[in-house]
Formats: sequence, structure tokens, C-alpha cells
Amino acid sequence: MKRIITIQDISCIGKCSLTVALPIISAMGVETAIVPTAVLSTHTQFKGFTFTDLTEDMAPIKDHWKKEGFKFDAIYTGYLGSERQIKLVSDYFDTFKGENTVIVMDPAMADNGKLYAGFDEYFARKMGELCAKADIILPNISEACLMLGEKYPGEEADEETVKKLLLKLDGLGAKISVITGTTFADGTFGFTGYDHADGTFFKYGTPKVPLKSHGTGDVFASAFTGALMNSFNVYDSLKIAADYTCACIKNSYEDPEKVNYAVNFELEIPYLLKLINKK
Ligand code: PXL
Repeated sequence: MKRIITIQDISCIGKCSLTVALPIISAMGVETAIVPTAVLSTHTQFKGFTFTDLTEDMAPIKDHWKKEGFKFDAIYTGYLGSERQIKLVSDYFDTFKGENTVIVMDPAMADNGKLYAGFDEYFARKMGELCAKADIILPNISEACLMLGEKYPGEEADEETVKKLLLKLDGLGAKISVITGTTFADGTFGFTGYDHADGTFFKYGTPKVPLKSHGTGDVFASAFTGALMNSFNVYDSLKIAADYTCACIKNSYEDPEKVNYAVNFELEIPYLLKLINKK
């Protein structure tokens, strides 16, 4: 069985970060070791959330795993709570990056052009620096702009603008840069990427469902990492993640009892397993 590490927070209610990554990647048949960076009562879109920082545990967990000799096929990072945690995550990369270990970074920190509560532009720049160590980065348009110090062009930026951003993202040093949540001229919605090795752009769109929800970036990045660990190539893994995320949004959209803080990712896990040819 493949084994990965995912490093992000636990939002006790919110269906994002670890409470999405752990069930999705485990269901895909991949051992999922977790490094919780913080415990929050809810994700930061609610008012009055509690926040218990777990930075002090991060190095001891890494040191223990190193002593035990654990090896990992991927390291997938999401929401990080502070600049210090960015440095600690960099140490995880240095410690556990083996010859075939894939590093996936989702720099979860912003949406609609605005940073989440508690972050500033300096933090965003530091996250950008960490991208140099990643194989694949998965920012949305807001996160891409903030890491680059670029003006936010809006969620529906045209394809040329997105391509220009991708070329700048490529300069951060990851092997493959992907912007999620891009809108295409035909009205579909998906991802646009750039592969440094061969200098090519790629894209994929699914029907746009008129529901904007939190946590969809985490659903996407988790399904992507799980598909990669099931031996799909990067483009096919991104497509699987996009199809699954679209199904989760649609499921919520059609559910009269939906919650307003996340999508029904649980109900579409059987579909995800079909996409990767698992029962
Ligand atoms: O889904 C991204 C995310 C992860 N973790 C926390 C968040 C958010 C988005 O709001 O607040 C704590």
C-alpha cells in the first residue's frame, strides 16, 4: 500500500483540510499519515472560532518518524497556520523526500482575492518560496496572485491572464503549476496548468454548477493526491479530481438539506472510487 503524509489543520466542523483529506485519501486505498498543524472549532469562515496551535509538535513528530525509518510516497500540504510552520514543512520535505516521493502543495490561504483571517501578504510570499520544493502546486487564482504579489484579476479571469500567471508561478520553481477554479470561454470551470519540463499548458473543464462553497480546493487536492498514488499520471489525476469535485458541488447544489460551509464530499466517494476503477 502507498503511504503519504498530509500536513494541515483539523477544523472540527467545516469539512476541509484534514477532515476531508483523511477520509478521501484513505478511501482511495492509501495509508494517510497526518500532521495536524492546529485544531480549530470550525474553519475560519465562521466567526469566533477557537485556534489551538500545534507548531510545537511538528518537529518532534518528524524526528520520531525519521528514527522509526518511515518512508513516504507523497507529502501533501494544505492550510498552514504560520510562517514558522512553513519552515517546519520545508524540514519535512528535506527529511522525507525520497527519489520517488511526490510533493503536492495546496497553498490554501485565500479566496475571492482575500486572505483568510490571520494571514498577511508576507505569509503569502513565504508560501510562494516554499513552492520551489514542490513537484506540483495547486493554488486558486487568489492564492496564485498573493504568492506572486500580482493584482487579483477576479475569479473569472480570462485564459490569457491565467496563462500569464502560470508562467510567473513557474518561476517559483515547482515542476508543475496548476491554477484551480479557472473559468473557460465555453462556460465550463476547471483547472489550467503548466508543465515546466516540456513548456506546455494544459486545461480541463467540467460543467459549472452555480454554487460557491468552501473546502472544494481541499476536496480537489485530496482526490488528486489519491489518484496519483493509484498510479494515474498528473493530468489524469487532475481530471479525476475535477470530475469528483464537480460531482460533490452538484450533490450539494441539489440537496435541500445542504450545509452552507462545505460540500457533500462523503456522498460522492463511491463515484470517486469508480473513477479510479476501485469498487
Ligand atoms: O479549505 C481551506 C481551509 C482550510 N483550513 C482552514 C480554513 C480554510 C478555509 O477557510 O479556514 C482553517
